[in-house]
Amino acid sequence: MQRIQESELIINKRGAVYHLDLRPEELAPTIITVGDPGRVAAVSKHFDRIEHKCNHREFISHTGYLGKTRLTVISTGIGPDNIDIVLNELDALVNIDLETRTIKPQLTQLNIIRVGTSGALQADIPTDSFVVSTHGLGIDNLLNFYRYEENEEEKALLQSFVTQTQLNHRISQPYICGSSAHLIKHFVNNFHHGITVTCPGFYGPQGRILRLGLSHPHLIDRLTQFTFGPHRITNFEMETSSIYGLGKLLGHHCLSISAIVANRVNRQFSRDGQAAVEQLIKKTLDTISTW
Ligand code: R1P
Ligand code: URA
Repeated sequence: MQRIQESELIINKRGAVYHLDLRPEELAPTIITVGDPGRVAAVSKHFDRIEHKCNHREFISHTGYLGKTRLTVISTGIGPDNIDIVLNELDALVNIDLETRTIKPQLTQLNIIRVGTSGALQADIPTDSFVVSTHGLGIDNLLNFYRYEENEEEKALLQSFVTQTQLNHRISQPYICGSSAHLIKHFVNNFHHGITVTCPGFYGPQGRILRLGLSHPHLIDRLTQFTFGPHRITNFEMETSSIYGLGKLLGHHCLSISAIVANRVNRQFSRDGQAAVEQLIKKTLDTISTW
């Protein structure tokens, strides 16, 4: 069995993976990821018991119990580059023997659920509502660094996306990945469902103009107008596609749920985004504790 070298998988003196500073026994099989490190405590305050807390860079994690369900909540910070670190290190904790540095013969599958915020791209998806991402459509490029191939229907959807949005190849070679059927079936009532576009930034890459001109000024209109059969784009943010893509390649169950804090069509911003996020956290934990 091939040994993974010290330079490729960094393990610290505590025997923990480098960026997350977590050891295998400190991680639960169901994981909630949040962008904001401050949101970790907002989730774990609902736990019945917290057994481990860790804090390294933007990666804060709390592991504990909600009833009989063992859960970890971890912050990823903002963006797909951090998702590359978080997904690879979470997977290493369960699928690589950190002592022998070899891949374990049996795959362990994690449930990974993002509870984040997002901007809506449809007029009928109001601020403070919730969106479950049926697919992540990435214009963030992360998955292009891995061997990954969409199925025929996904390839057709992407081709149509490039044609309809007129997305220049210098901006991105888009990719798409579906959510976990195993998880999404629990999140149906009171959630909008649709394709989420993941962007590599908040301003230019999401069509926001402050002082700089945009290379693709019609991006928002084109995303809003995109259709492919029954599919439409509901929202955009900065992590979903890379979680879905890497999660699928690594064999995990992934779902992304967002509180809509901005509506980019109606040009509205939530009056109390914090309250919407708190409500989404409660709904998500209620669902997890009863599935
Ligand atoms: C941008 O403000 C951040 O908010 C969204 C985006 O994906 C990005 O990370 O999610 P979080 O609120 O979970 O961070
Ligand atoms: N997060 C984003 O990435 N975009 C928004 O518009 C709101 C939250």
